[in-house]
Amino acid sequence: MGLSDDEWHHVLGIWAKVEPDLSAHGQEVIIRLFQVHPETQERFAKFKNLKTIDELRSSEEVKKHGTTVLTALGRILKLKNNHEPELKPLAESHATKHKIPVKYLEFICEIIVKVIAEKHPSDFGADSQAAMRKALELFRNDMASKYKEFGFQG
Ligand code: 6CQ
Repeated sequence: MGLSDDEWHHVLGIWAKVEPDLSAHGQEVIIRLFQVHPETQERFAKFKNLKTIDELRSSEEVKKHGTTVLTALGRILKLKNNHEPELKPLAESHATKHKIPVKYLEFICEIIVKVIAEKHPSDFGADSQAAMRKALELFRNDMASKYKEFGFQG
């Protein structure tokens, strides 16, 4: 279930708008993820103790992790349908070390779409949103099958 050239064009077009400020986008994604799905915060030893939104907002570590997560995702998106070499180590760490269920990957993907939509209302129309959802679904499905190869049912 790959994406068409046109769909990738949409995905990489909006990503080019996200990229100049990965840390702010990533920070927002993390804070929203923790707010909407508090169980996800428990997975981060570094963040478990940040109780309030203000604490999360002022944490330099949250910003740093925001850049980490979106940099990795951007690399994968740019490889289009050939993301296997970049995805494999990520699937391995998230399956065997961090033990992150596929459900949580769904949560974060949904939030990524929402945050981009809020920050770029005029550049992220219905077609782009649909293309991005499809790219993220491809990412998740491939993560899920790699999880199984690493013996994690997700
Ligand atoms: C991740 C996710 C977010 C922020 C940062 C990373 C929101 O401090 C540490 O050492 C963190 C170890 C770690 C944990 C607990 C980690 C490392 N992740 C998690 C948890 Fe991942 N991550 C996710 C991605 C989906 C789009 C991507 C691209 C990614 C990248 N991660 C979680 C988590 C828990 C709820 C989710 C949903 C998630 C998703 N993550 C880590 C990365 C990268 C590049 C790294 C560092 C290298 C590695 O593989 O450990």
